[in-house]
Amino acid sequence: MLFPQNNKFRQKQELGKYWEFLIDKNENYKAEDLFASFDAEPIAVPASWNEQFAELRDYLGIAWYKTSFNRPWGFADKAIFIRFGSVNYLAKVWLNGHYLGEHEGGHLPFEFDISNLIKEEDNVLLVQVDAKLAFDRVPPGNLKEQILQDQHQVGIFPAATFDFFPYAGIHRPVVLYALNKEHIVDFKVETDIDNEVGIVKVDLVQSAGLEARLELNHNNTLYQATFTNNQAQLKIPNPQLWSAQSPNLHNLTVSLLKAGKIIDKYNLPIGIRTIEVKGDKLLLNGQEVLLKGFGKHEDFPVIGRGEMPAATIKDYSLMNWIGANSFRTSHYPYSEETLALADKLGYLVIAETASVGLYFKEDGLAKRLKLTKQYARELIERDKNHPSVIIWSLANEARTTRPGAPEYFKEVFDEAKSIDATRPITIVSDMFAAEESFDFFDMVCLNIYRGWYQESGQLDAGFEKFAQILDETFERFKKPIIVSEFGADAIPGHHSLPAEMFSEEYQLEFLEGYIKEMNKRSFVVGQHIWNMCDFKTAQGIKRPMAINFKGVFTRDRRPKMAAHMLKRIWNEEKNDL
Ligand code: GCB
Repeated sequence: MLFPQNNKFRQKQELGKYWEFLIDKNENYKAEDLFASFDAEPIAVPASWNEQFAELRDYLGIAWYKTSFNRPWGFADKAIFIRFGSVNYLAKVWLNGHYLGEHEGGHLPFEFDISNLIKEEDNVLLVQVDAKLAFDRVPPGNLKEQILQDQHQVGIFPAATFDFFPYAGIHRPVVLYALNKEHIVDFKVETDIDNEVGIVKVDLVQSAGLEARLELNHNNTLYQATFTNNQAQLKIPNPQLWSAQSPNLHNLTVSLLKAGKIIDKYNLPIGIRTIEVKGDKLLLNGQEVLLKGFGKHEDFPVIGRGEMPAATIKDYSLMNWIGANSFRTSHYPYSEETLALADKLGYLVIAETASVGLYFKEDGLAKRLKLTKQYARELIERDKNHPSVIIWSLANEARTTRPGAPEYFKEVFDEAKSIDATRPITIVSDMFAAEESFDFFDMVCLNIYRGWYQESGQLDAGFEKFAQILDETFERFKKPIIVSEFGADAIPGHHSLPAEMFSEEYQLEFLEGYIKEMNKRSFVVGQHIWNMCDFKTAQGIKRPMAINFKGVFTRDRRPKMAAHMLKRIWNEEKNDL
């Protein structure tokens, strides 16, 4: 799915910033009634409703959004689409009284063709957002008590199966865009390197069987090819490759031609690079790579999970300051703008689906499997052309030792591989050597908290267990390991000597000890600290102030002691402590 852009043949316009908003606690309203009158208050889009209104902090039900707009100048006689970047959780959409359709699952875009419905003036767009937590949704919520115990989530409110606040609303921009009736629908770029020649392969989807051309500019030379059966390939001698240190991007253009004249064009900055798992190593452009960075969240006061460009830039500038080269989009796909910046700034991204907190009991398993596959497919279709995305993560901490779980994940893995065979695919697990699914996944990602949730207060005992888990898991699978989470809560400003849990000293010593153990093992190819920043979560006895304090930065992005330690060691070449 292509991100809308402006050029001579394409126009876009964002629908924002203040929409009308109506809470529907008793589920009384019908779309047809709401077109006429709407007893509304203003709300900002994009942003979560839970942060904008104190009384709606915990509201996870139905709400309606409405806005009106005129057809933008120049859109007449075009193919016109309305595209939502992310609505959490389930969206139903109407335009001018016509039902357009629905989309289940936050964090991924969806769009509708409105060419035949849009009027010149006074278009009314109505969106119903359903944010309920339910056992057959992904991620699931409101489970029976017994299952909550299995998920280690007993007694938290709201009753999620995961450890972050289930923010709701229209979270990313809503964009109207117009194309010529005959246009480029999508294309997939795959790159390879063969004896110092960069190969750029493009598969095109277009709305008509027109002539199409591919162009790429490299070192002031223009490389060109014509598509045959919607496939084209370029060979670039000695290309400047894309990597985290040198994020070289090249301008690729796909054009559609009718009677020799261009009628559509899409420009995409691409990176030429390879990524592969070989033995116990992860290789980028054939070279070993070590991922240093974080699990993160899209989370900020006031805006919640809404897209905020300044916060995105702030996080990149802090990652640059600290010497990180990588992050995981835990526990859901991040905005498309964030990934475009990763391409440009040079970050290696593990892109994760929203399949978090999965369980394998109760009814609803078939629906959860359908959604898990849908999320994998939609994520790959959205992010396939980003050189920064080097690994797909299809789930976080599923209870995979349950009967049926490995089969479930085999199906999702096969589906993902059939769409993208160029990137390693994994899941993130806390089952270690018992995680049967690692037999077929390309690499191993482990979340480990020994010395925190177990061996609490005993760092040395925790380090010993950590080392043992790494060795046993490697012995079992012989695949490269990324420690995708390790961390300890530190309440900012709380100090203790000797180090005690929740102090900044304990967090620093914990992270330092873990990094020491990882640096002794060359099969550990990634160290992702949990978390880059403190973040909001559900209320419960484990989470004072409803905040997870494992950030090495505070929620408003101030460094804790550990951040300074990481800056020192991550900026030193070999990570020596
Ligand atoms: C985990 C989860 C993450 C939590 C973290 C914690 O294993 O993947 O979502 O926030 O532990 O802090 O407990």
